[in-house]
Amino acid sequence: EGVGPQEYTAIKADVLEWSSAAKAEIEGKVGNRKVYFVAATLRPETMYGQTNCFVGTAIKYGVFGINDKEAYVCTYRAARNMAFQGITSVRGEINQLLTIDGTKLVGTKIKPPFAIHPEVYVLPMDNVLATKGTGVVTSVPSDSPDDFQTLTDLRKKPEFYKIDSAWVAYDPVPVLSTPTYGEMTAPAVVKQLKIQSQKDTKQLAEAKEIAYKEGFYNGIMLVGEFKGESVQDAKPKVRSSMIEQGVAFAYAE
Ligand code: A2H
Repeated sequence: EGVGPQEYTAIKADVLEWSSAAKAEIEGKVGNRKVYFVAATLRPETMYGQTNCFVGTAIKYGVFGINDKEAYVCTYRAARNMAFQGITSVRGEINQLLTIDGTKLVGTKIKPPFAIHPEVYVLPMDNVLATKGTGVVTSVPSDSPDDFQTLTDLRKKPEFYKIDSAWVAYDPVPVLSTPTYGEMTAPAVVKQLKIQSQKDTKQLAEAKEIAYKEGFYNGIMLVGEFKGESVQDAKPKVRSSMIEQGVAFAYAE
């Protein structure tokens, strides 16, 4: 990728109810800690529009004790990076409480920060990379072509993906408006490029580029504290606000 380090916003989504498979593995292993799914994003200003969260089904995750009060669900690789970025109570210490397969996390209900929808589900995505971010991807289908296409695939074939159709009930939420694509940038770009499934990775990479540029340079916020402001102005403000409220932190790699 780029030359310098990538600076992400890591957002913390509280676990409200574990899937039954995850519950069986986690029971008794996290002490009194509150557990969060931690997702790395480059678009903190879009977090109002979260409709679900994605994990990779071939990825191994861990639940890591960060301090006495909190544990995070992410890859080992991300937990290790966090341990050297001042996020854990003891620098360099990785306290892995358990290992769990991505498949078992599917169906867990979480509360994503700043989202208009207060409760969303963890769902499977084919193209989650184990080597990027935390391995947990929060889904904003209004503005991310990958998220929109994956949600569309899941809705078309819930049995194939072994999910409950109630977990994909939310439609994309308008978050920002762009002159070219209106208030649903990702769905419009996916349509324009005639993308059919999350397997169309080449076209999705192109769609991601188009949607990202259009949103960043020409987007205007439709919701939240910075409604009416440009995305460029709102982005660092939403990020700071999330960090101040303790629902996000800086994460680099
Ligand atoms: B972004 P970059 Cl609304 N595997 O967040 C695959 N994708 C991952 C990932 C992983 N392990 N970890 C993070 N990501 C996604 C929001 C968003 C994102 C919007 C629009 C575009 C967009 C909501 N999903 O990304 O390769 C995350 O999705 C397009 C750039 O480091 C993260 O930001 O550039 C982005 O990819 C990081 O990708």
